[in-house]
Amino acid sequence: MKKKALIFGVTGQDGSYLSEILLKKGYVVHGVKRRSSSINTQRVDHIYQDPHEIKRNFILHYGDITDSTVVSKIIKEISPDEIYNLAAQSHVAVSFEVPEYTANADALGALRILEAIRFHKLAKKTKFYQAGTSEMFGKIREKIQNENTPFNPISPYGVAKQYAHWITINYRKAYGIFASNGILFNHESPRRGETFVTKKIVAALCKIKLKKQKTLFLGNLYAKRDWGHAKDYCEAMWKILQHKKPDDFVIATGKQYSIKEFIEIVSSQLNMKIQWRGKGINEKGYHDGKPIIACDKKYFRPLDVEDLIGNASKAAKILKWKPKINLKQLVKEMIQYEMDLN
Ligand code: NAP
Ligand code: G4F
Repeated sequence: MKKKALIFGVTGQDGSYLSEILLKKGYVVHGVKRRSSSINTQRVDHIYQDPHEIKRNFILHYGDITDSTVVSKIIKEISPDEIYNLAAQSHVAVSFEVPEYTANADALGALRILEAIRFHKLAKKTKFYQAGTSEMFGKIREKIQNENTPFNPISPYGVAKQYAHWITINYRKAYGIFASNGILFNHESPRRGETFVTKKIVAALCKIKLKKQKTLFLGNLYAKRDWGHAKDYCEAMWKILQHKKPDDFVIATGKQYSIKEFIEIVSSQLNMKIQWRGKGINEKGYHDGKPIIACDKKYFRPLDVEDLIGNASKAAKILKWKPKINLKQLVKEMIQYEMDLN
């Protein structure tokens, strides 16, 4: 019998890579997608439309993580071996604009799934993965963050994800559910949503190179992130659920770059030399004497996480997980994708 996996958030960046990984491993993959007025399945259409066997193993269901009835019904009907909760309002800046919805989806969403596992007596059968985030470290309390670093979230998104993290541990301890948290640092890919900073920078600089755009407007250029490739991180999610016991794992590269350094890596791969002039909101990046990068107040957050870098040595030791794709390779792949679109 093939193993059955259920992915909430299947249409997202990670949902699409995880589906590919699980199908390759021989799973039947069920995914939950939301009804939308425009098509929202682009990231998984290549799987869904594949004429070969893979298609019969990839089944999509309509549902919403804020709807307990449908979450419960889908889990009962499928009775999956593994559930991956990737569904979330995942944009930190947007969480300041829609804090209540973010809490409903990102915090209570995890609870709804865990309750359904418990209620339908699947505690002994169904393993649960919660998509936790380095954003929970917030205003950091340790220079390099690991599983023992105290959380200190500073966004509605980070606070909501912290609830999901703790309720996962609570259901593990109270009901013996195999429920694990990944604490994943930023991970990117050509499939990254257009409004996240890496995708926004790569897409805009490619267009500027091709003379299809004049200026890229950004917010905080000095925040530092630990960026990996989504494909590597989705493999880690699967490994977390294959471990002999439920546990929590930091997944990160251990390397850190500022937004400005990221811009310089992209521009150097595009052979575009950037010179920086000005300070604060007036800082600009010039290429061939023209200002191609500028700051705009609207891209600054009420509070911003300034400094993230993870230590994934627990995952390396216990799960034998290590990132395979470095930042320069990731950028190369993202540039290639954007250039092919233009
Ligand atoms: P993403 O591209 O924004 O995907 C989020 C997914 O959740 C999409 O499929 C989205 O559906 C779905 N979703 C949103 N609200 C929903 C709702 N109410 N009901 C059902 N589905 C809903 O995010 P990602 O980058 O793949 O990240 C996956 C998960 O990991 C998220 O939980 C995110 O918070 C977390 N995470 C991400 C990172 C990262 O750097 N990428 C790091 C740490 C943790 P639509 O396609 O219809 O919008
Ligand atoms: O790309 P970002 O929006 O990612 P952020 O806020 O770190 O969140 C991502 O990673 C988290 C893991 O730590 C995930 F949990 C979360 O779901 C999401 O995937 O912004 C990165 C940094 C921030 O400091 C932001 O202020 O880039 C800065 N930034 C500067 N200008 C910008 C912009 N971010 C965006 N999105 N757009 C800008 O114009």
